[in-house]
Amino acid sequence: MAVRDVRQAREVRQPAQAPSETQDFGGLSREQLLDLHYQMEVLRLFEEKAAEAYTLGKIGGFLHLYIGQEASGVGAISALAPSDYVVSSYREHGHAILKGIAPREVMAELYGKATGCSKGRGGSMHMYSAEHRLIGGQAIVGAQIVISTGIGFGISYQGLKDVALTFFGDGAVDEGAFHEGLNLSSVWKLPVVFLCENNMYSMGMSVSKAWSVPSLEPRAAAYGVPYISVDGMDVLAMRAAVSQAAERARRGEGPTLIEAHTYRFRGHSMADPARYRTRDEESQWKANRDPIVLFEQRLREAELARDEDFKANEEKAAAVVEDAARFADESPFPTEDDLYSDVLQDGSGAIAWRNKPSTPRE
Ligand SMILES: Cc1ncc(C[n+]2csc(CCOP(=O)(O)OP(=O)(O)O)c2C)c(N)n1
Ligand SMILES: [Mg+2]
Repeated sequence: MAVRDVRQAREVRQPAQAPSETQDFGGLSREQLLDLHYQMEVLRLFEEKAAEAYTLGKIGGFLHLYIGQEASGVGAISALAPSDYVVSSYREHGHAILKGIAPREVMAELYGKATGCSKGRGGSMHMYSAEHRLIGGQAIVGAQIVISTGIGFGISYQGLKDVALTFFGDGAVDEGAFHEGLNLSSVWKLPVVFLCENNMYSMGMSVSKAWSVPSLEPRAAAYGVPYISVDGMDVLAMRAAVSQAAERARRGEGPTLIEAHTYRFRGHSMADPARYRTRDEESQWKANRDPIVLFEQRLREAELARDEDFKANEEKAAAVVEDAARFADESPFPTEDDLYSDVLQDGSGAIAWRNKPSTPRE
């Protein structure tokens, strides 16, 4: 039997090689297509606004932007029902908005304000809303993979038809959690969609240096999980891939692993000067593979939309983002009294340490 040495193909993938798998418009109407464009604009402008607020000192701690990866989030979440679950990483602001949390509440959370979706106590990496079925915002790389496996178990145990979709990066697949989550959900045929956003870097570590094989396909095969490789810069291809995986999950056939090839246009976080990649590589991606520009080109060529339509979407999105920033600016910070609320479920006296006087410093 001929064994193919997958290592032979270990070269760094160039932007031009990224495949586009969807040739049609997925049966969507012009309005639905323009709505996908609008959603990507909201995410892009929201993150640009957040970066500005961070520079002005309005946002503290870390801030990981999703700029460049919008097609992945918009395409994926547009394929889900509102009752489906999403579990994400610290790069989740856009996912929170796409799950229906108001941009105002997401921005206020970034500012640490009491009106934020996690009451200002989670911040950038810990967006959460049980109501909208966004189960984080997880700062621990790979944690979302096993959390979504647990949610999948809950869904399956209760005989429900929901799906849990989890977003994680190329760095997370080298964690034990990835292997545990994939294996167990395959054994129990859990309704989980594993979506790896391969943006080619895990902080400063390039996939070409970190992975012994250049694709996740063999890792999926190791656990008997179907694998889909998709152009993460193509919003419709993303939607099609996640639809296929979610339908399989809903039929009770188990999980799918999707590898979305994408690129983050900014550094890992606001503090990253990105010395591990060339300016030339960055500018090639920005010039040739911007997911919003690519989608506009496609709609324009098919004569489904014109520049005025895109402009109108951009203006509408800009107004939503401005409103979110104003709301965050004007909202109050949590008070000291809030410090112990929601810490433990039973707060009726169980928190003995609350009133314990702190040891004075020498
Ligand atoms: C278990 C764990 N190890 C290390 C870190 C530090 N860390 C934070 S983000 C990150 C990189 C993850 O990269 P990737 O999974 O590719 O996601 P991306 O940032 O590219 O979206 C690392 C190593 C962490 N948060 N958790
Ligand atoms: Mg990455």
